[in-house]
Amino acid sequence: MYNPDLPGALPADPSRLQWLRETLHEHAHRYHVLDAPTMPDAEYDRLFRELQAIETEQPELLTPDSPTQRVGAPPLAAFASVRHAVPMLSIRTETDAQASGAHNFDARVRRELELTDDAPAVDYVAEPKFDGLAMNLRYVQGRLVQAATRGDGESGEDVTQNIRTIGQIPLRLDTSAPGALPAPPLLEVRGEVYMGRADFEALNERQRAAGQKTFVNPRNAAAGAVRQLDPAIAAQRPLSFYAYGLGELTLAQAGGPAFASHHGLLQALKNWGFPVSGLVTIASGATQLVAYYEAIARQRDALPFDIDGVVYKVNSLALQQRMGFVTREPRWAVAHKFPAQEQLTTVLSIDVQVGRTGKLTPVVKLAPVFVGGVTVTNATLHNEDEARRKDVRVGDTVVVRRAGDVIPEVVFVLPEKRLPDAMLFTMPAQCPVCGSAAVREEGEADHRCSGGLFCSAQRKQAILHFAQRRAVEVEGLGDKLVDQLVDGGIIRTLPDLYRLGLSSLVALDRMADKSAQNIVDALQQSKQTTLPRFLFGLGIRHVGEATAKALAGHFGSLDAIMDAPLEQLQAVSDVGPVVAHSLRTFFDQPHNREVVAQLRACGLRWQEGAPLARPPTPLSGKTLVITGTLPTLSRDQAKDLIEAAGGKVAGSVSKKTHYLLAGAEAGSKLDKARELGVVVLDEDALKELLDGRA
Ligand code: 5U1
Repeated sequence: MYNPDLPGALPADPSRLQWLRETLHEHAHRYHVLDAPTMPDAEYDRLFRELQAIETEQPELLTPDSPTQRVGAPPLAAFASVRHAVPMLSIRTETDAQASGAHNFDARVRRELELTDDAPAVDYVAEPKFDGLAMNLRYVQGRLVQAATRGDGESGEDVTQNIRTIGQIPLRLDTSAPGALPAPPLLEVRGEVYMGRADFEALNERQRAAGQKTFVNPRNAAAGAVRQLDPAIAAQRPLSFYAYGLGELTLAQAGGPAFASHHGLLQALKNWGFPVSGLVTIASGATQLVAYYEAIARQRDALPFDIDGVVYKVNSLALQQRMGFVTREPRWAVAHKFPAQEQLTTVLSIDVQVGRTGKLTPVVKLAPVFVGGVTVTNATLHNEDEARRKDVRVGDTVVVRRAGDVIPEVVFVLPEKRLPDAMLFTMPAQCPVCGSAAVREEGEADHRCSGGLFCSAQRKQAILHFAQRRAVEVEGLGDKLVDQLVDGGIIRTLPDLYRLGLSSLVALDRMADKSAQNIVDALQQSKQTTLPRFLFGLGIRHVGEATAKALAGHFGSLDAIMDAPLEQLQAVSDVGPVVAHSLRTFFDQPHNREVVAQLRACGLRWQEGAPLARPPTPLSGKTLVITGTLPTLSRDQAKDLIEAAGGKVAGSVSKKTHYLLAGAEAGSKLDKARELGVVVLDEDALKELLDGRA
């Protein structure tokens, strides 16, 4: 069993050497064959490098069966084995996550090519390193005849049936595009099969709903789908593909190569219909490699799929040939890794936090760990069921994952590291903040504090919600300040905020005169707001921004909303029975009406009017889905524009979708839209629609 605390030893210690080999063998098998890893990749890499270092220092200890001598693990018996015509190489990894990582590679290339200092910069192709499974696609006379996993690099598994279900992979080469080359008699295309983040979340949601096992990360979900014995099940798993290289190639006529550069090869693949990432670029010399690394690292969280670094390749195929290979790795390529997105750490405590609506959330306090580029100290478990399923206990060693801008999560516990007296976590019967009963209603997954605004935690969250950027926006009013104001009994309710004087603010801990004045100014500024912002800020359950906008547009005034009976509320496009009921319950409580009256008395203002018989807006009644990275608009901006034009933004493509707004790196949503005949817009086309030009 894996035990990261086993004592390390000097390189020659035979027990350490044996332990490293056995541990790496076991985890390579779990990773490549069982799709059930129990060790974070970064930890595996660390042990692998330790073993490599021992073997480099003492080559007499090297054995042919050492994990360093293999690329992966043998294929499962259930799939037919395929011997690769051209071995599927691995790629040298540069783990130095600084700019020096790119400089090291460029310096090595220049040395191996014997370039003098004054020789021009080497041209590279820089690509994202997709976190999926490497795949070899074999085309005979332009038709897909076989798809095989990498396996151990020499032989993989025949997964053709499953790969055929991926819409992005051409079953036949498209030779009709301008500039497309004729189909070679034999062509092997290499690339990565992966699962987009949104597809992964949706799949896990479906698995949960069906009471089936969920996947720990998109890579595992993709691996599980590719190696699914039943292609019908594989077909339901949304996979995507990016091409990045070649295996075997036979050209029709003898003579020179069809492409002179790696970039030319990628263009040819694109012309034949393979997806090639829009993030691929040519970079000249180390400086441009560093700029690429930094640019992609900045975009990493916002990309619709996981990447674990970037890849640099010498662009000229002639130079690649000159450089050749060392053992199983090309000398002309390197993977420059980003900080790992999964790491091991220990659980210090499990606290229970109280949210704005009283929801109790177990929060795992962790020994600080650097993961996904930030230091993580907390991870949430959504509710009691998740806490039970993951069975996280104080003192446990856990794998923590932080990918994209999602909240860090505990992926799994290492049971073999559990202390014998570790106690099962249970949700408390009382709210940990106010002591009111914690209730789990029938059919609900969440426990809630029943204290309402009696509970100071709920009051704090309600104030922060009201003051946030997308509500009335009180700049500078953060959680530390609200903690002090509520805990010190200075404010209890939202209107109290607007009664705050400069003197009570400057009396607070670490509050300079200037900062206190800024808060007073920000409060003053926030008084001029809009009806949707104010309504959203009230924090009524189920009333998000879009619903608040729809209500404001429909009724025109707050009083009309406050007094509307259920059936009138349900006449609003975004409002169903649950939302209508929630609105009625909120406005039927005299203390909530009192809060609204007091806020008005404090000077909060917005424009109101009778609901206008407005001319139809360009997107009224239309449902749009956004995917990929847009050239100039953020997702929030695009959503705002669409909603302002009367449209609705949905999360997934269905028959009810009118338009798909697609940017770079659009994944399976684009396939689905094409499959269903949904109109696909780019950013310019959206703007034309909004301007009434289309
Ligand atoms: N983008 C990209 N990923 N990736 C992985 N290119 C690429 N090339 C690879 C691998 C293993 O290998 C070749 C350099 C042989």
